[in-house]
Amino acid sequence: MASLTTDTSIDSLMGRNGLDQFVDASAALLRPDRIHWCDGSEAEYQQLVQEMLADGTFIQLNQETYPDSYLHRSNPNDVARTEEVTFICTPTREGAGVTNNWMSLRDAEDRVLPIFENSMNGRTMYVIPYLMGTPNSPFAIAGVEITDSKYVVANMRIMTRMGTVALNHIRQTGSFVAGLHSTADVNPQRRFIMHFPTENAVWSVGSGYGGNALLGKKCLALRLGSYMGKEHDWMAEHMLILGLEDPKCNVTYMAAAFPSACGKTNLAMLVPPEEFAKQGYKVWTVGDDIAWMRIGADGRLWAMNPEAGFFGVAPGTAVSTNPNMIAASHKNTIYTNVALTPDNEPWWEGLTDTPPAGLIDWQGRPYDPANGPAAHPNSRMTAPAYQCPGISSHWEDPQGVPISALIFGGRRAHVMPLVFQSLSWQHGTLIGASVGSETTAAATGKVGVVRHDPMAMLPFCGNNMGEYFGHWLEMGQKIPNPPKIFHVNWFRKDDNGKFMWPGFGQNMRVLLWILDRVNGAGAAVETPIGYVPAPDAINTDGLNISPELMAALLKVDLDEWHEEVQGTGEFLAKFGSDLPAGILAEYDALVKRLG
Ligand code: GTP
Ligand code: SPV
Ligand code: MN
Repeated sequence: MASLTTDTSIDSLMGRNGLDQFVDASAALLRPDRIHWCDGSEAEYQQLVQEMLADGTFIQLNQETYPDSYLHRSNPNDVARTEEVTFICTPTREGAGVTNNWMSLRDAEDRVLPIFENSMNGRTMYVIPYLMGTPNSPFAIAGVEITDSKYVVANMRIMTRMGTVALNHIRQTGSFVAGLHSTADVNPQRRFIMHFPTENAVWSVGSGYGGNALLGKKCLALRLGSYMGKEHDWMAEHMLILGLEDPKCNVTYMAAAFPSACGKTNLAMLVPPEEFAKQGYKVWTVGDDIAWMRIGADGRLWAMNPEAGFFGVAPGTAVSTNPNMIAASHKNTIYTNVALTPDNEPWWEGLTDTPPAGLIDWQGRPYDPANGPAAHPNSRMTAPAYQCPGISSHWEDPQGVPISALIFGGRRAHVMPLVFQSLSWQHGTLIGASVGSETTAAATGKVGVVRHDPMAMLPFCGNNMGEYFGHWLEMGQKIPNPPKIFHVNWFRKDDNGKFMWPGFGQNMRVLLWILDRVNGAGAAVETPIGYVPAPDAINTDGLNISPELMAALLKVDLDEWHEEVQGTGEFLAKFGSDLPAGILAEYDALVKRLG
């Protein structure tokens, strides 16, 4: 152990001495039997698939209906992100702020490196060079993930631009984010997801699942990304990106931040209901989870999707809710923790109305409702983005697409109207900072509890969140032509606990009001919380929604809002002196408007 913590090997493990030294130092720590440098080729992928079929990591799905698609069952203790063991290791505790777990670099070495030690005995160590962003983009960032998981390699090949293209980029630029990942013994007690924003490095151990293990996604693109963005005038956000095309073929781009499992993939892939499709409206998908945004030469905010695939929530996905995701995931797709039908097809709650007979649940047992759902609530599919029928022709543009609207949202049974617009960028920043949402199965812990999740970034902010708010305010001053800011809520419930709004494709009607507002039209009422659609401003033709129901969906109940802002105030107070004056001023103004 002593030799591992010498300054030189820590430097190398952080990637400070270049790629070859990073790989050597990793091998010295992990002691694998073999090292494999991933080239990202089809042949390499097929080889890995064969190995995973042989060792049971992959189960082959029906190759007629789901060609080149596989099912993976993860360890039942490893099915979601684990926020309680996710750390931001800035030089000082203040750097991580009050919303993040913090550990010093010294403690990280002492507590976490020993878990990595010798953990790849008997295994192959894979070296995955990858790019976040398209290879021809000036904004692409390279990473190298060391892993012992073939499943991770296979997912990274779908989610990123992996292999030779990335290696060439690294050899040319000399720079990369160093990511050390080992599943070790998949022990929740020995699981740590460590981020070193000042070092451009990530260490993840003890988990093979999703955002814990695919280091390009939440670790690099969001946690390190938000830190880099603050230093260099850009923004890394937990946002989908879509293009809304009108009958005149003008495309308006919007980006939306909803917390995990609150509807980003679904909104990004929206298929307009028949009556709007007939008129010529279309929605194009640019990204479904992450947006990197910069100020363009034209003074607008431009957003790009750094990913190459979708790691989408399975439950609730159906032809009736998200036909584009269903179509995108019928081939070359990895399913994780879904159920299996006797025809070797994947199944999950919501795919069809009733579970097929003879179903095997996500843990490989004959399905028995007494054991809970057939598919894990956070079961997922990993599918290449280009397979999405609605993928935008601009999704790989090196500069991204120009954004006209930013949308925040959450899963709120009460209080939050269907949609409202902020009075200004600064007010919009307060709205983002105040986002609350019911927790979901995307992270371990209790589900359905409302918690504050500013900008849907609570689990993904690599900065002191107070400084991150400050960065939002500063960006607003710097963008000559900033997007307008909105808040939506698809999840308001009536007294019987039923969703009041049909959601999914019908969310098109809300996007059209947002589009109108962006274009200086769209009837609105100014309320204390912002602009709310006028009673008939949202088109409900063909929907079974009475004017009373619409009024209830749009209602701003002052009693509920007094309680809401009190909760917001208590939350913001936690930031103490980290809270920017602009947020405080907006909060005070909101309280005053509410009377
Ligand atoms: P992450 O990948 O975890 O970041 O999730 P996400 O924000 O992309 O959420 P996703 O679109 O996968 O939706 C999560 C769950 O919410 C799924 O079960 C969806 O079926 C459901 N959902 C999405 N949109 C709507 C909607 O408009 N109304 C209702 N009622 N449910 C929705
Ligand atoms: C999320 O939880 O927001 C996800 C899934 O997108 S994961 O990749 O596991 O973070
Ligand atoms: Mn997400």
